[in-house]
Amino acid sequence: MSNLLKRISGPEDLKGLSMDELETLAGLIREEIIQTISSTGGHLAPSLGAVELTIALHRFFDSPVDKIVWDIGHQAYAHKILTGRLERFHTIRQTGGISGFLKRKESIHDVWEAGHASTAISAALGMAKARDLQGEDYKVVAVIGDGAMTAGVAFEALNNAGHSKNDLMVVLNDNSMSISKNVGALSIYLGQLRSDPTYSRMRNDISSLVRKIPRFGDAMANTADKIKDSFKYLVIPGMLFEELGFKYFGPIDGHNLADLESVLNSASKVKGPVLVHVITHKGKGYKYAEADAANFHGPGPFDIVSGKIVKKPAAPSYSSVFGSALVDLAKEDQNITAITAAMPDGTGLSAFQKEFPDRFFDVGIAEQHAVTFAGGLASSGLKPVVAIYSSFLQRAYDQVLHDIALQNLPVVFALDRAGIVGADGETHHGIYDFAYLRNIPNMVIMAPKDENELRDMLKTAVLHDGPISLRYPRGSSQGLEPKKVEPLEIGKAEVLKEGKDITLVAIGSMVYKALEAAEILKEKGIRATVINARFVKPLDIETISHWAKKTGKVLTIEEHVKMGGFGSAVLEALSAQKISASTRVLALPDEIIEHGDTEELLHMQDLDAEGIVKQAMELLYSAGNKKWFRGSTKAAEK
Ligand SMILES: Cc1ncc(C[n+]2csc(CCOP(=O)(O)OP(=O)(O)O)c2C)c(N)n1
Repeated sequence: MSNLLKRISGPEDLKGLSMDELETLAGLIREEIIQTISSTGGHLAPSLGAVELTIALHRFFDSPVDKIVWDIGHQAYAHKILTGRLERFHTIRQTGGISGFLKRKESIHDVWEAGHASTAISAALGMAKARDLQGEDYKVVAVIGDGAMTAGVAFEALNNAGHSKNDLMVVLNDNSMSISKNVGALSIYLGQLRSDPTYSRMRNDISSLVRKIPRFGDAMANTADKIKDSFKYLVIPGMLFEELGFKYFGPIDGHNLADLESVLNSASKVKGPVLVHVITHKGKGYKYAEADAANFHGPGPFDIVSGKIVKKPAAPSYSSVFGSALVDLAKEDQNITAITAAMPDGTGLSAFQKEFPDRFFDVGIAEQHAVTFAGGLASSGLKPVVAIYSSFLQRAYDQVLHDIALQNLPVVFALDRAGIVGADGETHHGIYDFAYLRNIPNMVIMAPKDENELRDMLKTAVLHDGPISLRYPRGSSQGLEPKKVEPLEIGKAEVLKEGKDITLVAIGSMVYKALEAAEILKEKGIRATVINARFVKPLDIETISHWAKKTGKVLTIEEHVKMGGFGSAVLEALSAQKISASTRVLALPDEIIEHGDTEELLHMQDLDAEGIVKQAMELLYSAGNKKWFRGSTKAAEK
């Protein structure tokens, strides 16, 4: 039996296994996931909860001909293991290794890519439509969590699918958790379905009773079915989904392989859209993850025996600095309110939630609603602070522009996880926010160089009468002694070092790296000016032009894509001022940056001290300053 897992090279190998073997297999998959994730970190609890569901889906359907669309993809480790990636599973989330989410180039069984929530039903409906238009014959299944179901886009898809009548199966993997406890009316409704067995019992009782009556039994059973139809409006589980045009199956135990198989069998015979409601236990099979699914949603490396998550001694995270700074400000200003879209812990807002429960709002995975809701609060005199990861705010571009900026409403946007985020990869890198915020009128854009500046910027933000944003990276802050919190002058940069040969203008996470680079340049006899820009908008063009004229060379540095970012803003401003200087923008290229170790990824893009030095030297060389290169021109030949 111990080789059972190794014998599975693809979903077809599941078909001949007995129920006992499948149960053993579920245990082996769990062991593999726990072992691996304890050393790599990753989405442990979501994947442990979906093991039997994954086995059942792959045994019943014929992937990749039948298409299984996983929402987000963070619960799909068993899917990876069962679709030929067992050997590479230990490389998950590491530089050059397999992704923590699904990737079409990684496997023919990954038919859809995500990372952001709630897209599965829309994508699956598109596939079902394409299948029907092309006259093909296969099944399409979307697997979506109860957390992901709270997003507007999931409702839009249900609305469209229920009306369209194409064959489509939605499996609702309900564990009552988002990352934290799921919130909202839908979550309460699902809770009632989970806990109320009345209808299923009654349905079975009525049918079996009347069928037992000789001669008239069948006819009466049909009448009873009709009675059930009208009665169901009062008691039928899943009525919400039925009214939206789906046939509802469930709720059923998502860890019982036989029940899963039987419900998939029944549901797949029904024409049109069906919804199978499956109840699972997040973290199933690992006691610490079952007991604390929120902390084990996506832990770093942990000790399997004690369940302790390995924490390197490090300075407080930017998220927690933000969270406690906001609590301090909220003590002085009762208009300050805080909003999260299903990430109270990740954004550092749980401290605020504890201290000011009435002024804290978790709106579910609903970034668009979060922003417009903040607009409503702001229009009525409150001061909302919306804390959302940079990559998730991409969803709410129109809300930021249309609902907040056009009305010049005082909403603070706190963008966490800005820059390269590492192991979560391309869906989660927060590298587009300067670009998508810069073109929005009235928007002020800031990025602190360290946690003290973050505190100052947050104070600046809550005092500002209009839309304003600050972005800060994932992970630890600089570990500085806190200093007195002071608001900053909006649009004013800070000159950290003066030198005559080149100007390094850096923003946010790149400021200390620019300072380090300036020290290395000094050893080569090159004197650099280092400017901490602080603001992308309004840009301190006065300070930047002054140093551009003085040094004749400007290197801008940011942890963001080149197009439309901070460097673009500097180039536009220098050009508008007709200042001719040799310029270079050091930023991320117009390419997909995959997952990996953050420092390694930044190094590959020259976004560290060594890379900044290299880029500065190249700029000096191409600007004709050859004196520093005698004897060693190699690095500068580009
Ligand atoms: C648009 C968006 N917002 C936030 C997140 C962060 N996030 C990842 S998983 C998750 C919870 C999902 O809950 P659910 O769909 O119930 O799946 P579970 O993890 O419980 O299996 C959240 C909020 C995201 N991936 N996408």
